[in-house]
Amino acid sequence: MTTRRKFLKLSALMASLFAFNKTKAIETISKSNGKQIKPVVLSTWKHGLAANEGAWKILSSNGSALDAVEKGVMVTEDDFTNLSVGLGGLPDRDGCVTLDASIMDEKGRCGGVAFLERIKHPISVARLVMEKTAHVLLVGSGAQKFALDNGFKLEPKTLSTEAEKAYKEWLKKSEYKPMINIENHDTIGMIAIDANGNLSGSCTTSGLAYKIHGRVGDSPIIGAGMYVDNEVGAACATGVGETVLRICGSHLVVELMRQGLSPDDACKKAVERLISKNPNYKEVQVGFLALNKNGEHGAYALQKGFNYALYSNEIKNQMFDSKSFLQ
Ligand code: SD4
Repeated sequence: MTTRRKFLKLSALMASLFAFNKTKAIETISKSNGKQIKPVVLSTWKHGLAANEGAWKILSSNGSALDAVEKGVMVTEDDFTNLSVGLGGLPDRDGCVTLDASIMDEKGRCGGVAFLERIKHPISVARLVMEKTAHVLLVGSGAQKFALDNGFKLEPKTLSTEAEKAYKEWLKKSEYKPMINIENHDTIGMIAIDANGNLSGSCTTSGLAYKIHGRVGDSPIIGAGMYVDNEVGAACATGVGETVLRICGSHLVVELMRQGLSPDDACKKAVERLISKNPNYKEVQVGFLALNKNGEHGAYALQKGFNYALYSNEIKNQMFDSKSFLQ
């Protein structure tokens, strides 16, 4: 076969695959009689309530999902008493707070920062990486320099009172055990659909407490901690990042929705995949949130205890308990 004929055959195959995927996305919408529920925002854990309020201000005044997911999680990053997001977070085993964040919009644009120190709003740095650079991910001192070059302020290297207390206690044994579901606050992942039906997502965290200095989790990795495909849906993850990284968790949830699964079923299937790839699954927690193009949402976790906050025109910011694999 000539190279040209091979090329034409491949192009035809790609075109039919694309058409198939589009049909699937449209089928998902038609299950709810083509009526989109919008705007909607959902985010992980109880701190999601305050974050959703920030996001809803934007969504309810016809703002973009992108602005909403950035401004929403900034509320959590601003809270110095939060032990798992922002500069008040629990440190790594060397006593340093290192932050991970990512953001993605309806055009498939995305940005992230990882292992970032002394910057208050990693999510906004991630957005700048997306909008102002040719890159997707900046890390460590390079990410910090980029932030400072773009007007961010270097914050003092101090632990919050609570974090310092907890760290000193931890140092007594220096035993590493990822602890999830403690006091119901953890990474914040947020996904939203705006009044125009566009989707975006964000994720920001101080990562696992007492991790090895330099460790990066799933949250800043596009497709792991968060993913958006405006034709299909959006997803985000919380929990032990290593287990989510092994299955590109959020991307998997979105691809399962593309195949026609409901957001709930897509999250459940992703948890089942995660179980099959992580023999230690009983010792860790992971939770997924998903939102499809129709504004329908879903959630599923490995262990019980995962909850999320949802804000829509009908449900004015309420907490919901996720179903889970283990009871
Ligand atoms: C991480 N996924 O760094 C984050 C931590 C987290 O709920 O989500 N905790 O692995």
